[in-house]
Amino acid sequence: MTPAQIVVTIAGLALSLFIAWFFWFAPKAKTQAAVSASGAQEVAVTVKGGYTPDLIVVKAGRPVRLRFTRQESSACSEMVLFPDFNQSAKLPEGEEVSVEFTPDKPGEYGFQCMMGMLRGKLIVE
Ligand SMILES: [Cu+2]
Repeated sequence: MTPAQIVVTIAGLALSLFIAWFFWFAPKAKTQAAVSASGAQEVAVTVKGGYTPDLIVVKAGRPVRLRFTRQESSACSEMVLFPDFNQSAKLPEGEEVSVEFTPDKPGEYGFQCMMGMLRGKLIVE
């Protein structure tokens, strides 16, 4: 290899390492649910190639209302599932759909699309 090829190879490696770190290890932003007038902890979640936000922090023992709006037509995200709470919802494109439940115990609970390709996490404190 010429020195130029070595430099390009090393730069390429460094870039792929950075991308891997960014997707798997970079700290993600947490979103704290806001308490609405009804007393429910509400968060609006956009569904588009993933869930935004995908890390939602709520308090235990209070109703949670997650308002999902799906902004894509990909079949992958047409359902959202909360297996730990026995909740699921169909998400028609462009419509707001609320999922409501009350988490009793602190912990981390995942939510996902049907095939588990899109994932988010509810952190109950
Ligand atoms: Cu999916």
